[in-house]
Amino acid sequence: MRTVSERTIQMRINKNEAADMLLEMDNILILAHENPDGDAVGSACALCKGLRSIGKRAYISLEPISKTDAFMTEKLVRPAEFIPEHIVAVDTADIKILGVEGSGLDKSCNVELCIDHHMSNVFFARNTYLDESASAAAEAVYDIMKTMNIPFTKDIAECLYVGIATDTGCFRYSNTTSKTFRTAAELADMGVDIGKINKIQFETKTKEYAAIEKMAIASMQTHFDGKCAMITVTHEMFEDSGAADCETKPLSSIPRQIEGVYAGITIKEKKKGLFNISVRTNEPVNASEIAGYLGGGGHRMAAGCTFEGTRQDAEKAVLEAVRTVFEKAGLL
Ligand SMILES: [Mn+2]
Repeated sequence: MRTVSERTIQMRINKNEAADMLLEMDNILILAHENPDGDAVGSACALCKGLRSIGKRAYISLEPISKTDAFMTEKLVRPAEFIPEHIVAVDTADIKILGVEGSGLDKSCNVELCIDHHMSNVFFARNTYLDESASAAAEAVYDIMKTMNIPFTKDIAECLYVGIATDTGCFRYSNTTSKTFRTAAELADMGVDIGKINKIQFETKTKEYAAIEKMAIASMQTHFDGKCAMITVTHEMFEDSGAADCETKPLSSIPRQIEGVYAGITIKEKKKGLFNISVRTNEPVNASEIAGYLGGGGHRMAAGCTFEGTRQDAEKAVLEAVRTVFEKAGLL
C-alpha cells in the first residue's frame, strides 16, 4: 500500500467517477472520523453492506460508537486477519480526525477515496467526492450507491436514514433541504421504520446520559449579554455519571437552544487536560470560523475543535474566538 509521501495528486471527483472507482475495488476497508456519530457509522455501514451485496469483500473499522448505533455494525467489523487493498473514508474532512484507533493503520495510511459533505474538507484523500449541499455524508453515499445500481435493502436504508436523521437533528436543522426529505421518503419506501429508529436515536436516553445531561445543564454560563451560552463537562462528571464520551453528543445542541444565543459552546474533557469543543451557531455566526481559530473546522452551523490545557484555558480560548467572530458579525 502506498503511503502519503508517495502520493501524487489529490483529485476532486464526481459521483460517476466515485461509483466507477468503488466498482473496480475489492477488499475494501471503510473508515470514518474519530468519535464517530450516527452519520459516520450509518454511512460506513450502508456502504459496506452495499459493497457486499454486489459481491465485494468489505469491512468497517470505527472507533468506539454509541449503543444506539451498534445495531448497524453487526458482522461488519474488520477481523484481524483481513488485509485491505483499498481504504475508503466517509464523513471525514481531514486526515487529522481520521479514526484509525483499533484499525491497525495510522493516519498516514493511503485513503484512496473519501466521500464527504463538509465544506471544510481539505482533500486529504487521493480522490474525494464532496457534496457540500448534502445534509449528511449518508446522502452523498446514497447518491453514489444509486449510481452503482446497488439494490437497496431495508438494512441499508436504515443505516442511511440514521446518518441523515443524525446530521439534520432529525430534520430540524437548516441543512435539511427538499432533497433531504425526498431521500428520506425514498428510504421510508424501502421499509425503514421511521418511528422506531427516531425513538432509539432521539428519544431514549440512557440513565448515565440523563445523569451527565443534568450536570452539563447545571454548568451552563452565559457570556456577551446572553449571546453565547457555554456548558462544560469535566472528566469527573464523566466518572460520576458513568456516561461514555460517544453517547454524550446530544449535549452539543443544548446551549444553542436558548433564546438569544448565537453561539452555543459545549466543552467536554475526554481525558484529563484534553478537551473536545463543539460549536453550534445561529445566523449570522459561522461555527466553522470559531472552531477554525482553535485549529478545528466543520460546517456553518456546527463545528468542532480540540484543546489541550486546563479547563479555564479552554474556556478562555473559545470565548476569545467567539468574541472575534461576534465582533466581525457586528454583534458586539
Ligand atoms: Mn456528517
